[in-house]
Amino acid sequence: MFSRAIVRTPGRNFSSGLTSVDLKAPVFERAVEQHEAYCEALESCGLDVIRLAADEQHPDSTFVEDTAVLTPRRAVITRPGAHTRLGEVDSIMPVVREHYRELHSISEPGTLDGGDVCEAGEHFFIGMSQRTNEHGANQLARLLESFGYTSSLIDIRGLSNILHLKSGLAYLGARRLAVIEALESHESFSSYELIRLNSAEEYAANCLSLNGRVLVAAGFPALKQDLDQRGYQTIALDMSEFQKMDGGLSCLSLRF
Ligand code: CIR
Repeated sequence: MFSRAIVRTPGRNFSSGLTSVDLKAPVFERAVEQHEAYCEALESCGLDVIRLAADEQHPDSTFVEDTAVLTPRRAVITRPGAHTRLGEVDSIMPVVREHYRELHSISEPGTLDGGDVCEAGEHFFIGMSQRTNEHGANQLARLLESFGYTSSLIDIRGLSNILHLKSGLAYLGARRLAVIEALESHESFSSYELIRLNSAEEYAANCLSLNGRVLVAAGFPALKQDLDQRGYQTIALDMSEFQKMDGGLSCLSLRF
């Protein structure tokens, strides 16, 4: 169960952030509205939402997920792989420290984005990506082991269609994973029940299971229908402005 989430309102320079997708520039006002609806959805799932003010120094800072890995036992402050995002951790650290007695961190030469870390109960999948290097992934694996968790590394460096592991993977509880085609035959997922995304709906793989409900991106009917039929209570949210900046539902919060 999650009881809290940390979020950060998009800044006015949100459209100056990093993106690899060829969509139009996001509209700031619309992003703020979508962010507000996202916060309300978190609250409707029973989470207290800790809202941080916009950080105009860092246009990608609304994607707070990349700055920390928060587990039920301990917290790890990351070292984001994009140099324009490295400074984002400075303002997250004191917020996380208010809620955890012990803070760990990823250190140089390691880089790690929280978007590459998928918690599946006591096990964690750690993606090695354009943002998370081998040092960072191994450092996190060792830290998780010292907290009593297991982990496996998933190399996604050869996949051009996803930025982070969680762009193509979500854990839905009860050993179920939502997964894109390029990841579905990975041996680490062989003992899980897979909910496969069709190729037109890959963006929707980044869904968010929270206290018995699942937040899904609006406009991806096949996944929504699949989840509804399996008995999940889904909440569809318009994510258009975040999608333009390579962001999804999980990126917008740190849940714990
Ligand atoms: C970036 O490229 O870093 C941001 N524009 C998007 C980050 C998305 N974060 C995530 O998937 N966890």
